[in-house]
Amino acid sequence: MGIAGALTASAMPVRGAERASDGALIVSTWDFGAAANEAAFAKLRSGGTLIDAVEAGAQVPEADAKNRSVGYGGNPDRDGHVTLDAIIMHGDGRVGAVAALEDFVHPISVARRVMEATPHTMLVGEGAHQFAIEQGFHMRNLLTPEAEAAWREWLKTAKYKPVANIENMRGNALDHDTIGLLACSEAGELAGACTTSGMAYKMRGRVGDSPQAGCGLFVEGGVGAAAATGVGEEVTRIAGTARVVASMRAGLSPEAACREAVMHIAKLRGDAVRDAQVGFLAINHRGQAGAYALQPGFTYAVTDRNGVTSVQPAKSLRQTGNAS
Ligand code: SD4
Repeated sequence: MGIAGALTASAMPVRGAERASDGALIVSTWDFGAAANEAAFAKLRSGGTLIDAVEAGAQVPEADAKNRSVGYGGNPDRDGHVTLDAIIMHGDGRVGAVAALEDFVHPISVARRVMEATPHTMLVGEGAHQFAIEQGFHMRNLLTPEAEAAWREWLKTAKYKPVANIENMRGNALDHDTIGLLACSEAGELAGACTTSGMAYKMRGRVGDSPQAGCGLFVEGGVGAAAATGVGEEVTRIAGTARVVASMRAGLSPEAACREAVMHIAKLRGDAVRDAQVGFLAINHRGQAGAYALQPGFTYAVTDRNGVTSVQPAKSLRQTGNAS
């Protein structure tokens, strides 16, 4: 589908009203994406490749202990283990991912190494851990005292109820930030990265949408790229980002493509997603960006070709949050 799809998509007009983000260079999920975009932008300006840039961007929240999170400081699973999922992908089909990885601050860099140094696209758990050690990554305890205290508090009730838009509420015990970061060069080259500690207090062994190509992230040269955030099970069910990119390939604008995927989840799941948040972010090969979410409150950061970053609210299916 790649080349034929790309040619078709290039020849088609991109429909739909875009936000004022045309010409975007880097986009990422949530308010905290702004700092990641800036790191990615700096990497590009210093001569880095697009893959270097999305990796550098993803590393920012990974290393941020206050970000409960992605990487270091992340909320653990219900047994107290911080387990990380990450993926990196280029529009030419290169992709690497890790899932349920413990003890390393930068799963995105281990994912990149999977892409570059193995014949595989994903390593998980113990095998991913062993690979990271062999590749020279240093182990570190990722469970900070703050995250441990919050987990012990949670154990008192042990109620698993993901909270919508928790990503933008710093310091909340149920915070489960995921960053999805997409970049489109002036020549239309595309790459993306997605990294997360997943849903706070998930079951041991649970892997969400984020590290799965076509779920948490998908990038297709000549068409576009998409990232997802929110309740991963709802995204995985519909291969969410593969769907968003397919819609862009068929001619929809990034925002319309994200909206279509959200509508599909709402139709498919009905009441089951009444309280859930899912957000999609997309960029096409012309650098037009857009987003759409189930609930209000999803934001995304856009950095233009001059390095100017702004945070924008995504439109949503529901106008007032049903989520608690
Ligand atoms: C997951 N989609 O593991 C991720 C969580 C997330 O912001 O996006 N949090 O289900």
